Amino acid sequence: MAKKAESKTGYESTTGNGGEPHQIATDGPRLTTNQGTVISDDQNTLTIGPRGPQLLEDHILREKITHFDHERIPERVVHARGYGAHGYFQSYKSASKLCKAGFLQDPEAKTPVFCRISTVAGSAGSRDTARDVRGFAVKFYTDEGNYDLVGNNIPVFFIQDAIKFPDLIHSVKPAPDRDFPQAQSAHDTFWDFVSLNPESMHMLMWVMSDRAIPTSLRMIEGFGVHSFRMIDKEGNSTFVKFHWRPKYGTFSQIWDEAVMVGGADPDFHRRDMWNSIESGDYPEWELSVQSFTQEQADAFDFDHLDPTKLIPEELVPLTPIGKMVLDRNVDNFFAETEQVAFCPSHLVPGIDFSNDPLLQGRLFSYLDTQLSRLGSPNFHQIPVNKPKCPFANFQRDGHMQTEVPTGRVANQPNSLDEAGPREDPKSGFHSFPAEEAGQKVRLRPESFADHYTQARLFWKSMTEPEQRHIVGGFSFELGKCQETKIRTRMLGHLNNIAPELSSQVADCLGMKGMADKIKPAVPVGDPEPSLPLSQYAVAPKSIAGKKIGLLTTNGVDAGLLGAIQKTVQAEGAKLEIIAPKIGPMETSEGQEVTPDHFLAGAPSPLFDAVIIAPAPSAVESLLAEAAAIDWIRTAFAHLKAIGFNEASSPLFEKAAVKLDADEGMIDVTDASLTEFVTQAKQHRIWKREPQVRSC
Ligand code: HDE
Repeated sequence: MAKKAESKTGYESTTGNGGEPHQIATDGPRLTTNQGTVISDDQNTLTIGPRGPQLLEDHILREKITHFDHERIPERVVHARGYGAHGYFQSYKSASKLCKAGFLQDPEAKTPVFCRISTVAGSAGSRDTARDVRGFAVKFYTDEGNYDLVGNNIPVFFIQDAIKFPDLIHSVKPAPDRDFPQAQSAHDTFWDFVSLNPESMHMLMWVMSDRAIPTSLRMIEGFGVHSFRMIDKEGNSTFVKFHWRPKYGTFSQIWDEAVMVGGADPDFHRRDMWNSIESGDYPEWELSVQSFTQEQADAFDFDHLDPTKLIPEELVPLTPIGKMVLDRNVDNFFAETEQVAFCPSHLVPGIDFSNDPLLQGRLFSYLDTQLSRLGSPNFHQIPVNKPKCPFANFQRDGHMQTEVPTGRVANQPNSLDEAGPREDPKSGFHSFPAEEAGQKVRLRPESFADHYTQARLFWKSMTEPEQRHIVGGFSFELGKCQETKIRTRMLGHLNNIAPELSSQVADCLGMKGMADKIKPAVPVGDPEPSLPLSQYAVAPKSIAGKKIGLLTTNGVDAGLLGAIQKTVQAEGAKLEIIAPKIGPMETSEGQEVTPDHFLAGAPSPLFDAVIIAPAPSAVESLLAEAAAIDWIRTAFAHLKAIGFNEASSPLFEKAAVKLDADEGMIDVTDASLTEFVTQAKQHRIWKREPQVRSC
């Protein structure tokens, strides 16, 4: 006999034979099989006698286990780990001078979007903070069909021709014999491949820079990479490059910090994105285009069809056209984020491709990959992929057809289904009638031959700390290569980009004077720096959207806590309280405070700036916690603004961090919270860096 234990709305909780809990429906929904048969017991398999063999006829067990056995689908071959959210896109004003696409006309209209941001190399379970490119894919559900803008957070790519893509990806993925390393480019096969492909040099500069270790997905840029065409109502075409700029600015971690965060919270980026949306702090980006004519393009000293080149903003400035706000988390990760299918070939009238060979190759690859990943040409029927405008044609059948098309006609032209869908030459999609002629050849254009000038442009545009980090990135990655010949080859390429870059990396590797001589195919230019390529030269001086960690204890000074809470909130940042234990604690005035984290689970790398303000009575016990001492040490090493109270000074002493080390160290008890905020707005105390790391 089942014993009643507790009653809830719609359910009765009971214990059955053997004491297992059951939740029995009363007036709520019934648990059923996938065929709708109500299940009486979902806890016990059908057996002969309570301790006897199980029966194959247990259709309830078999249905449940069979479904489970098939719950996984192939993960994306690249960009397997990603995180998505819903939102909307809104134009600032009509873009009709440039583009006739309906979703770019009406500033009052909100076009629903789904955005997925991903790492490239790692598998679906890899950590968020790997050094990697971030995919930045947006599906616009427009009234004229779905438009997918499938970009990255870096404006150029490794290769110039899609035929090299499988080799590039095989080289960065774990080696096929040993299946490691996971989610890392720091290994021989990758550096062997790229060092034999000088066209990768510009992209490598970006990937070894801070861009590849973002602080937050809300703080990355997005780029369409290739040139596209925009077409106006008269049929005129203008080339465009797409740019997404984050509302909060573009910020990054320090490599050592990214490594620690990866261990402390492998889901750091997705958790941050989810929490921001749940708290109403919606991630937001501005969409801009660089638009240019064929005549302008002819005057560039690079080929805009070459995806390893960007167009400096000094040459073609950005025109903002609208904003994207992500304001709704998914209801189900698999159904939406995993099954969303982006294809650069999903276009709407008004937007068209260019002849960028990498883009042309992608147009084939994505549709093909969705067929193998999602298993059916009907993937457009999955809710997240389904257009929100009407769609109708005579395509039929296929695996997992979920629609029920009616009528006897599945062809056109026809005269039998007079109400059926028909072509519309007026509003339908027209490809831009570009003139094309030439021989069939397998030949790279000569205009794609300069592999170093823009890599040098990037290097010259960086601030000093950014340059240091690039040196650190190359040194770390090449240091992980076992083959000396790969390192000397790469030093040769770096020498062509900037001799001082090569010699600094060589110094870090202990390989001075060992660079190979590599002759560039064409002379390398010496461009003027382009400021917007640097993150920190143009970074907003703000802590909005960032996380401030307060390490404190039971008995925390109530006045100080209140002041910190108020200040942080006024700056649009988020305060997270870390205490030795997670249970509620009391302030000096007896108010209850529940910490957000316990110390061992929340090291300081998780926060953008930190304050250490324990109650005097708790300092003794904190001194015995390595995690508390490390908290201070790592915050200092990661160049953070550090606030402290008087009581914390023994902790700093034990961490060997001087309270007057630099202007980033602020006593927050003497009304210097404003100073703390000013320092935190620098993002890092850059001048501290040479004292704490050499490479
Ligand atoms: Fe992709 N890429 N890619 N890629 N890519 C895929 O499609 C491919 C490239 C990008 O969140 C795959 O659905 C080729 C550049 C993003 O679901 C696949 C080439 C850029 C995503 C594929 C490239 C991208 C993908 C794997 C060289 C930036 C994730 C799963 C010609 C402009 C989309 C999938 C998401 C995903 C092929 C190069 C961006 C295999 C052949 C350049 C953001 O089809």
